[in-house]
Amino acid sequence: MSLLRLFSRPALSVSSRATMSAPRSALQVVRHQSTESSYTNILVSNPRPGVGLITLNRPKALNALSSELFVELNKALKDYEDDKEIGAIVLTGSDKAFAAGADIKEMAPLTFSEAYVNNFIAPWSYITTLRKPVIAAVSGHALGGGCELAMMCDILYCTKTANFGQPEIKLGTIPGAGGSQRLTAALGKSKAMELILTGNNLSGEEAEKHGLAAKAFEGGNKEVLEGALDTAAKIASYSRVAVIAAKEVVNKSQDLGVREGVEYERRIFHSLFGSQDQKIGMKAFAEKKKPTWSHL
Ligand code: DAK
Repeated sequence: MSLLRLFSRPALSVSSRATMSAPRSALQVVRHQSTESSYTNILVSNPRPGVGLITLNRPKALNALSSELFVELNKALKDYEDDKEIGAIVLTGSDKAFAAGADIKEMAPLTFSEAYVNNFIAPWSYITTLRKPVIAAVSGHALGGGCELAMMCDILYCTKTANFGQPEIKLGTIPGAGGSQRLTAALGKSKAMELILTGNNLSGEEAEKHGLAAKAFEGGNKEVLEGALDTAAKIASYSRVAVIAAKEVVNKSQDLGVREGVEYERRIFHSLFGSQDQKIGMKAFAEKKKPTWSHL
């Protein structure tokens, strides 16, 4: 299938989404979904109330990120973004690989004209435009584009043995989806430069130590996924208005200086006095009750 056709492919349905019933083990849900999903490269499910789970599912290629996978991933992300029942999204892979990078076999024969005219991998950054928080749960390899995809998420959780890296230098190229920028922002110039110029890897344990990951878990994908789902469920239990505003102001800190960022935060803070949920939240506190959010 040509890249051009992939980008114009009709939307796939997410009709297989599990219902939002009592919490279940994430792995149970993933198994349940695998028989029903109309996607071929990902699995989608709702393992916790308010939480959308997307599992990259190309096990034979270590979840290499093909164009077709990205069409499906972006469709699933958009469906969760549009779904009023969903408050947070978790993106994960398998024990062995979150994603071993862009699909090298798909990329290898590309000419400049094909890449340029068809806007090869342009859809990669769609995930960064979402307003709902996305948590990456990384186990195994997160290399090249896999590392970049994980870093595009709002919170990164990993296993202690996860394997992060930007090995593009070994392929005669460089990171192409923000790796040089986001890795440098997370690790500092010297460490990021060392990793990108040598193609060396960083363990999950080191990723946590250097601030690339918020938390590194003992165990495998099951454990890191449970941690990510717990956090996602907690976020989804809050006012959507406040969550979106909080994500927006934190992200602004990446683009603005401290003074402008603080002013920006204050404007958004002021505007939240216009939301119903600010009234609901503060009234509930004063009355020692649990707030029931309107999400308005
Ligand atoms: N692409 C395609 N297939 C891959 C793959 C990849 N990135 N990684 C692994 N596979 C396939 C292998 O070819 C193998 O397939 P078969 O031979 O069985 O058919 C299967 O997955 C299992 O892999 P291995 O046999 O190699 O498994 P090992 O456990 O021995 O090794 C490994 C695991 C992760 C160390 C190794 O597979 C590996 O080094 N993989 C490549 C890692 C890599 O170099 N990743 C960076 C790719 S470059 C852009 C945005 C982003 C990018 C580019 C442009 N724009 C917006 C323009 C991103 C570029 C990249 O990510």
